[in-house]
Amino acid sequence: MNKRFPENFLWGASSSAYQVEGAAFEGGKKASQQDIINRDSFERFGFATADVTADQYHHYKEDVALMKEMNFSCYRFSLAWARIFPDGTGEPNPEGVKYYHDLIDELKRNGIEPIVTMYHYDCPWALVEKYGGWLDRKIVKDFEYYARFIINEYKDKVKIWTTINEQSIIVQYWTQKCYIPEELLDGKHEQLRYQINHHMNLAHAIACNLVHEMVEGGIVGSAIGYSPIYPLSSKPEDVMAMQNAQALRNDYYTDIYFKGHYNKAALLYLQEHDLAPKIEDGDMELIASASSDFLALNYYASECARYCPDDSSTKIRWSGVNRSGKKGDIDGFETHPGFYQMCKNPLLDTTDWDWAIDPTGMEYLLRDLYNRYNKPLMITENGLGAYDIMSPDGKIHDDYRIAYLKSHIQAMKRAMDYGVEMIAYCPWSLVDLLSTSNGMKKRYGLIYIDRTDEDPKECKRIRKDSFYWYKKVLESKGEDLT
Ligand code: BGP
Repeated sequence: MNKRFPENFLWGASSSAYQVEGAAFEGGKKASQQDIINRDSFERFGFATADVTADQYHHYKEDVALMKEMNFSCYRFSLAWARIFPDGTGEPNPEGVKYYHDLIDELKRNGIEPIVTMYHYDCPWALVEKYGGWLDRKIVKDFEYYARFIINEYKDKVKIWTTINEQSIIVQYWTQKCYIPEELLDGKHEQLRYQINHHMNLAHAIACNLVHEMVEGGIVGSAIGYSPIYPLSSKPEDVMAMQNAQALRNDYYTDIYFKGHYNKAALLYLQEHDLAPKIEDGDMELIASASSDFLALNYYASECARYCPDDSSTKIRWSGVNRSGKKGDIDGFETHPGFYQMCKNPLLDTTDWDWAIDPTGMEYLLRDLYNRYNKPLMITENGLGAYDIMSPDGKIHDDYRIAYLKSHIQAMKRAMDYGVEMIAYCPWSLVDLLSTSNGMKKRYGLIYIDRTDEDPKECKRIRKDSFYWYKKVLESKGEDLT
């Protein structure tokens, strides 16, 4: 097999605005829904707020220098809508617009290609107050206004765009990714999960068309949270459940991007259970008019599904979360009676937060998606959430993270050797940052941020062992993984 990665393959790492920037209320920025959601997590679970996180806003030059030291050729990050338009729409905030120019210029000066995500969970709070944010289809127009502005502003410097981060995960874990008012959490409004996703599909289509119209040489696609799904056993009922789960959890999203319509089996299931989105005249034509140039994948873990009988005592339930960071504390599994039930894969070890560690899943999903859609792929997230401990020598010996990243890069390479076209590999994450559901204790970075949930301290950057390892990997253009 071919040993070399292609010359133009991009190596970097990933982050998102509200999880890395901090400066939540500085430089003219106003609140996003994540500032509000994370205040609540601070009160309920003691997790850090989004106020400071890794403070990249004040450390971006240092962070770019560290990227350069590791030989990065790309950096994937998102723009905070509420930094550009503090009220969601109307007048742009010059300081916010300038911040991203400065960051992008710093990257480009160092030979690092920006991969820019337009939206990563952080709807401006002003729009949530005005009409409920993504719950209301009015947001599609406001998103178009925002997307048109940023694309025009940065189009000469940014050629690779991703639209909305992880629509599938937003449906599964909606209260962590969108602000949902208490009164909608009585179990009677679950259809709104799919309605939000439909509004996002419209916004995604508009954004793809805008990039194609406005950015010379630009390419665009969605970044999706994607887990391949295995059947719990080779019993035909389990294999069928796996296919049902694949339709509702994965194909429902990717078919929109590449076939321009909803997966039929998934939509029929949703219609039968009053969960299907309301689709207006012209919506499907708009969706079909947009083409994605690639699919960006956030891959952490594979999943497992088993048969679930359709009896009246079992109710629909949604994905569980492990908030404690103790293995096995996951709060239940998604269940759709008569269709499938997600479950633990007894054959795989997990992280302390119950995410199955499975490099083979990476090869499986890349080969499967490439076979089905025949579009280039990129990894925009992949990583191991762990409790990193600073040793008495002041260093972070994260050999477990090196082992994780190494095995996943090898799996990606095997997929490439079998013909899969890959654009980039960006592990999550450059620095330790705010987890979406577990505060600052669950660390992912190649660079340690010296802070706790309670105390942001100075956010000092400390290179982990994985930093030095990744630097060597990139120096050798992926050949030396030792
Ligand atoms: C993805 C998100 C990221 C990131 C990552 C790790 O779903 O795109 O924003 O946070 O998962 O998840 P967590 O922070 O919950 O550990």
